[in-house]
Amino acid sequence: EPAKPVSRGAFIVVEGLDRAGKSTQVKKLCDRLYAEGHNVKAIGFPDRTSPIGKMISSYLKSQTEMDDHAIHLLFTTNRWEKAQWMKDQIAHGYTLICDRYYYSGIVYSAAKQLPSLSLAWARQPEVGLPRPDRVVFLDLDPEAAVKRGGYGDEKYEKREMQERVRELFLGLLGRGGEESSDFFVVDASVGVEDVAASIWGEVGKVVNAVEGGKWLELGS
Ligand code: Z5A
Ligand code: MG
Repeated sequence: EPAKPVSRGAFIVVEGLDRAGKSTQVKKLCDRLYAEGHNVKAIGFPDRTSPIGKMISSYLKSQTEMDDHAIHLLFTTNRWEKAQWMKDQIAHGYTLICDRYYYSGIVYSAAKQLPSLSLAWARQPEVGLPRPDRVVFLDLDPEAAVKRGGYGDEKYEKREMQERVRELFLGLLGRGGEESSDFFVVDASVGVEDVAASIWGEVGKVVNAVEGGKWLELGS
């Protein structure tokens, strides 16, 4: 008797501003999925471990300067260098929970407001990367984010930048946004457990649907 084909895993992205609680919630979501018997792996961008990731990290810490277009393409390349691995994991039945993805890539670069770096320009090199089944957007206004201990000293951790990033994120997920149907918005201003419960209410359903073979194709 032939072995039952493995159904693919789900691809879930967690997005949001600085301090919104992405890393906290990615960990909790992975733990919950694992406890409930799912095959799950966490991943995040920027992945600072690769040679390109190290260049990005150095830029974010202001240890090296780089042209804005060049750093944008490095962030993108940092995703492309993981793309085949991600597809393989998903095909083998692992659900991937991803801490930031190309949505961050697009909005942080566009928030620099350079005439030669539009949202459309920023989006182009991201086209073709694996498309998530759902993007959880942790919504927190920059004022509340500051109260969580203030920003650190990395490149984009400034109030005005965070305000523009939020506006651009809201544009992506708002009506008319190209990927607006990917998003599930969660109020991230409440306690950690309440945020986790809202996320679970959506992601639990998506993962079960995908593993049940209901959504066969992973888009791009
Ligand atoms: N960037 C880019 O430009 N282009 C790209 O393509 C990508 C990224 C992928 C580094 O990202 C920078 O790279 C980032 C975007 C840009 N620049 N900025 N800004 P990163 O992901 O490596 O670093 P980060 O965004 O600065 O992550 P973060 O500060 O680690 O935020 P977080 O993961 O969302 O939050 P957290 O670590 O889970 O929680 C932050 C604190 O709040 C912590 O003390 C928690 O205990 C607390 N917390 C968490 N949840 C709660 C609740 N619910 N209530 C109260 N307190 C909470
Ligand atoms: Mg984080």
